[in-house]
Amino acid sequence: MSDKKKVIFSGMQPSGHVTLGNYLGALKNWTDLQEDYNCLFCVVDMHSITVRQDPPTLRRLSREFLMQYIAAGINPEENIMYYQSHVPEHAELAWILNCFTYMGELNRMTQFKDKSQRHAENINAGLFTYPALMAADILLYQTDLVPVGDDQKQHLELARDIAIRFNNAYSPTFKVPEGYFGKAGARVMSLQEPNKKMSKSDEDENAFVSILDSPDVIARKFKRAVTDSDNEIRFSEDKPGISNLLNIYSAITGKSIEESEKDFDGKGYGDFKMAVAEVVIDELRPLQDRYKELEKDKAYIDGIIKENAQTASYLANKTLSKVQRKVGFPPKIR
Ligand code: ATP
Ligand code: LTN
Repeated sequence: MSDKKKVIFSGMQPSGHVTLGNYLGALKNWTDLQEDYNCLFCVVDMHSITVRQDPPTLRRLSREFLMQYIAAGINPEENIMYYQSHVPEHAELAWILNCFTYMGELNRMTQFKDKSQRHAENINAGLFTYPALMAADILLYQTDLVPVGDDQKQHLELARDIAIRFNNAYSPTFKVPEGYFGKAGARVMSLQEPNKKMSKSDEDENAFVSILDSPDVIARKFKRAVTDSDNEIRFSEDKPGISNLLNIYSAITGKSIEESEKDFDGKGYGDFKMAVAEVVIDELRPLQDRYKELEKDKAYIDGIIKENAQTASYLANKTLSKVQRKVGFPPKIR
């Protein structure tokens, strides 16, 4: 890692398949930013268990996530990619930050409210203190920039508040991070309920496109996407389904929304949906080809898992040991 470059940290929960929302809101921006920053891209498996997971599935998905990061174009030689659970410093700092986070702050988090509704049978303390662990992820590495989708703004704001609070209570310890939100694609909506964000843990498989879905499946999901009945391809708040498809098209092609609307002047919804499906399929094809190659190379992936966790742990310790000293933990005797 070069000392001169600024630091990026971001992560995804391996709690389903990487969706087009995750890709356009986060992963694609990671690949665009990687050259100019020292980057850490984490598979946040500890965050995933705030909701019940099937253990073998979690293990499999975690590995698939790392492979999808690489397939999407993230260079594992230049960036640090690892599992959160392999770097215990995350949990250690999270405990300390829990003691600098107020119940009132956690109570306001919309993700907590959403997930408590969706998992009413299991509203556990981890789900509630989730943002303190996320703050630990970010603050451990003196992160400058956090590229995430719009839905994470509130969590990021809290991480900043916790950093400022800690710095004021002791002395400057944490870098106060900034968010990075792409212009298009920061909020991809469900294809079935376009007023809801596309989520990888949605029960309805037609609501999301997974980046490893085959071309046929992608085409079918777009064909079934919920729209409206007036047959006008226009971006507007009262047309959430069509606006979402325009947003996806614009995020992939790099065209503005106005240019995208023009591309479909006089066309019907059927043609429009197929055109959006086509740009998505073309965008994902090289990623899917690389993924198939990576699947064959177990030793290579194992090497990345091992080495990157060691590097992350080394870096994390620099911050963690300062924090432990400042809060008054006795020094270790070696
Ligand atoms: P879950 O359904 O398990 O809560 P999720 O699909 O919301 O998961 P996360 O792992 O929580 O995904 O998020 C990974 C990254 O993808 C984050 O940066 C998040 O902001 C971004 N992201 C998630 N959903 C979307 C979306 N619909 N549009 C744009 N970005 C998104
Ligand atoms: N909370 C995020 C995932 C996440 C994350 C992070 C993102 C956990 N730790 C640190 C960026 C930085 C989510 O639910 N999308």
